[in-house]
Amino acid sequence: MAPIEIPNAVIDALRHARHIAVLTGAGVSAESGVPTFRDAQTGLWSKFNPQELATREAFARNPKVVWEWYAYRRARVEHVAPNAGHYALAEMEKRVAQFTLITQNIDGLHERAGSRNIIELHGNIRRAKCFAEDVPVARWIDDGQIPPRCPRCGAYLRPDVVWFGEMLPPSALDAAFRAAQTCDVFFSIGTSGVVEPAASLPFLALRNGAVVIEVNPDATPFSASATLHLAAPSGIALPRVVECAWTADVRWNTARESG
Ligand code: BJW
Repeated sequence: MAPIEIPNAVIDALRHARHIAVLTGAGVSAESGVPTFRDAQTGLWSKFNPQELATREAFARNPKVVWEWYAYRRARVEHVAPNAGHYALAEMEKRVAQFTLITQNIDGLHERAGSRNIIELHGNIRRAKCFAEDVPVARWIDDGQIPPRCPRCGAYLRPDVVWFGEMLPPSALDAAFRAAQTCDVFFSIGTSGVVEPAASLPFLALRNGAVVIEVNPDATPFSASATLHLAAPSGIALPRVVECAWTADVRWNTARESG
């Protein structure tokens, strides 16, 4: 792979940014072994039909199959670890006054890598909520019933994720739009940019004057508009971004202080 070149103007923008906002998608977790959705060979939607698994109607038709599919994915996520891309974002957060990490991922890997200001747009696979009343449920009794029942009303529990046709959590969506409108630099990382409303965020940031950097080995509908497209896996590109923008500076400062 060709060395990753980051133009000086982008390094400057990162160093002087007061607010960096980041949108991540499934690609950022691919190097941890979590499958993406739309990659042709390995993506979940190449094997499973989203209409049969990731909609309210699908759950109503076949709650056991849907619950078990998510239980399988939950178990898989628990056995993987964050990768260098997740850690680089946690590192970036320490180096800027305001940092907003907007993720479409439900795997919790950003938190495990140490990121703090996280907006989860599509929920989290570790949580469940009541299918009837939409109320989050912290604990449930695992008495062998699949799906388990809501301890309050006895309806089915479902994973606390956002399925197609469902509204995103309004406060998360508001915060994400605000971050895209007010940041100086915006990253779009590991997302195909086809699922709305998340797909609009990089365009919104661009319209509001941000420098927008896309990290994705493949081109997306946003690539041609990006200030910079880094065509590399995020586990390689993001540590390089942090190194170019900040680490060199830190080494230089240390050398100066001790010299
Ligand atoms: C790497 C890499 C490496 C690989 N490094 N990169 C306007 C127009 C048209 C349609 C709509 C619209 N507004 C709403 C809709 C309907 C719908 C939608 O967008 N449909 C489109 C698909 C056409 N949106 C919704 O229904 C949303 N709700 C909503 O808007 O409510 C109001 C409303 C409803 C209906 C009509 C109008 C308004 C809800 C969306 C919920 C999405 N849910 C899912 C499932 C979550 C639970 C689960 O996990 O099972 O969320 S679907 C799936 O897609 C998941 C993801 O978060 C989401 C985005 O996918 P992502 O992350 O981009 O993954 P991939 O696989 O697509 O891409 C991975 C990328 O990584 C690739 O580009 C690779 O190249 C790259 N990559 N390795 C960096 N190492």
